[in-house]
Order: sequence, then C-alpha cells, then structure tokens
Amino acid sequence: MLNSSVSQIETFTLTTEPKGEDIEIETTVDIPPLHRTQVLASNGDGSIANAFRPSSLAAQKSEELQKTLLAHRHERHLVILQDFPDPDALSSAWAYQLIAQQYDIKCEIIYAGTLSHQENIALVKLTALPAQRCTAQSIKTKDLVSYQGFVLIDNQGTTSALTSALQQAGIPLITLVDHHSLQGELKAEFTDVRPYVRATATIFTQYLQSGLLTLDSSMGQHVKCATALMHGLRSDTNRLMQAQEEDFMAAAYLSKFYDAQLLNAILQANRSKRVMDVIERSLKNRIVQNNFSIAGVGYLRYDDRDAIPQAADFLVTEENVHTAMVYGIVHDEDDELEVVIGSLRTTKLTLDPDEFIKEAFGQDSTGRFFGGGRTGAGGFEIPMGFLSGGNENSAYAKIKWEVFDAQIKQKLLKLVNPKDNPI
Ligand SMILES: [Mn+2]
Repeated sequence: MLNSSVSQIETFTLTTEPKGEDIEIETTVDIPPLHRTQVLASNGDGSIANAFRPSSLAAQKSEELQKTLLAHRHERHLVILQDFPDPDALSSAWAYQLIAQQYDIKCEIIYAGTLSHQENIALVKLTALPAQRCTAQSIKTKDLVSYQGFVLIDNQGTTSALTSALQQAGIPLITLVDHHSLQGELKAEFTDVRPYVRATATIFTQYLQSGLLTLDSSMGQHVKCATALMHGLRSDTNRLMQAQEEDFMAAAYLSKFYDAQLLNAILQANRSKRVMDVIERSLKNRIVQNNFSIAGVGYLRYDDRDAIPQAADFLVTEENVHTAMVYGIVHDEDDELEVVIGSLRTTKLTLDPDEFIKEAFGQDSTGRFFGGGRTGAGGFEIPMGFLSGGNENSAYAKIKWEVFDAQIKQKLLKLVNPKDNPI
C-alpha cells in the first residue's frame, strides 16, 4: 500500500513537471542547435543541469566552431594527428569527424607514424575507430588538391611529419584544437588551445554538451566514440588522478553514453615482451638524482617506440622519484633515419614539462624546439641526421649510443642539479 502510494506521488510529480522547451529538438534539423543557456535541462533538477553546463568559454568556442563548419560545408578535410597518436588524440579526432559529418564535411583521420601502444591498437580495433596511417612518403602520392582544408587535433603540427607537405600544397588550416602549450607556429581559421585543460577529449566533450552533436545511446557508433573519449580523458589525466573539475564534468557526461565493458576490454590489452624488455632495461640503467630518475634504453624498433613513455610511466612510480625521463634511439622503418626519442613524466606540480624540455634541449637550426609537453608529461625527438644508420657495425653502434647517452644526460643533469643551473 505504502509503496504504491509513493509511486503514485512520483508519477504525479513527473507528469505535472513542466517539460521545458528543449525536451526534444527535431532530429531532422540539419544544423544542431547549440545550448547556450542550459545543458541537460530535461534532467529536471535545476542545480544538476547547472553543474553540467560547460564554461562560457566552451560555449563560445562551440559557437565559433559551428560557424567555421558552416562556412566549409560539403568539403573534404584531412585531420592530422601526431605521428604516434594517443587515445586522447584518436578519440577527439573521431568526435570531430562525427561533428563535421553533420555539415557534410568528410574528414579523413591520418597519422604518419604508428600505433605502438597495445592499448591504442586495442582502442582502434575494438571501436573500429576510423584513423589511418599515412606516412610522409605516401602523402606525396595522395591527391592533395581534392582536400579543401586540414585540421590539427591534440597537436599543433609540430609533432607530425605530414604538416610540411600540407603547407607546401597550400592547403589551409581550418581547425586547431589542442591542450598543449601554444606553439604559435600555425594560424588556423578556428583555434581552441587550452593548456590548462588536461585532455583534448574534455574540450570535445564540452562541444558535444554544447549541442554540436547530440549523442544517442542507441547508436553503436556514438557509444563507441563516447567510450573512446572516456579512454582518452582517463589516459591523459592518469586515470583521472590529475583530472580537474572540467575533466570530471566531461567524464560525468560521457558516463551516460559510454560502454564500461568495452573500455575494460581496451584496458586489458597486454604489454608485448619487447615492451617489457625495454622497461627492464630502463630499470637497470636508471640513475636517480635529486628525485629525478633518468634512463637511456639504447636502440629500439620503430614499432616499440611507445615502450619509452611506458617505461617513464613505470619509473616515476618509484619512491622518492617525482620525475622520470627515458630515452632511446628509434630507427625509422621507411627511411634510413634514426631519431632520439625521449619521454618525461612528472608528479611534481611545480615542474612544467614543456619549459623543462625546451630548456634542456633547445632548438634546431630552424628555431624549432626538439620537444615540449603538457601538464605532467612531455617528450622530445632529436633527429640523428648524418649519424643515422651504419649500425651493422656493432662497435660503431655502441660508440654512437654512448655519445648520445652522455650528451642527453649532461643536458638533463644541468637542470636536475640546481647547483649548476637553477630553473
Ligand atoms: Mn592529449
């Protein structure tokens, strides 16, 4: 009796509640209307709806992006990711592709390097994420004239080998969305760079919340994209441990659409033996000074490149270590090129990885920095140029590694040891 009366009251409350104007916007409308004042208002609880509302900046940027997309209807664009794309980049690019689709803009998501982290491979396979590899060689054979623009997501062109080819072909940069520190090299028609946001996936989730794309949990593709965004958000915030309010808000929104089992399957991907070997080498070779852990891991195959950040992730978990740096020489499979690749991970809030790496390694002859970073993480790439190759002579390969190892350590220790050069 009691139960039934309670449920009657509930029913009564629900049916008499004002529905609100935005209860259902016709799905036949071509252009999604943006929610300028309220998001999730149909929840019924004003305070919750308020809490979910993206910041006014996010709403303003969504509006700007919509205008840009409207101006480019019926075009074909290339979405460029960093050479070794991470879940944040992959998922954000997918969200962009789905948003742009509504304006009849066809986006091809490409990256020049490889998917080398087991979780990234699992993400792309399990969600059928539409990203494709296109090397710096093969982009030259692409019919670039058929693209009216390109887009940079989770990067600013400095970490892609494809940027120069697109610029040379005179293709305009339409959209640039990133959360790394501003590199200031390229001008886009629409720019949204927010270095204080922990993940590009957070920015894209805010676009979705603003109404740039209405997620539908009955659509498999939307569920998979929401799952990918959740993965991107989690992985760029160290499983939400470094997440801030905006990131949690975005995760809360995605929680209504994502597939927890699918995410779990992606996270279950195992490390390969070769990755384990690199981690082992980093453990053996590490030196710890002033709470910095530094490890050179020697030569690596191109496909195992991602073992470097994974080793850095591992080294930073050691007691009394707040910052880990791991580097090695990676051989490019296409050209006879070698490049020193390094990763930095830090839990020290006052250490800015972008500043640290720029300070440590400086710029090349064209003024381009060898690396940079975002909150908690950074990376660098130093081309070996004339010294590339010749490793069939093992004595030479050994000397070469020793020289690079010593030089990198020298540069890092200058910053690590504040007596020599305080930062
Ligand atoms: Mn990112």
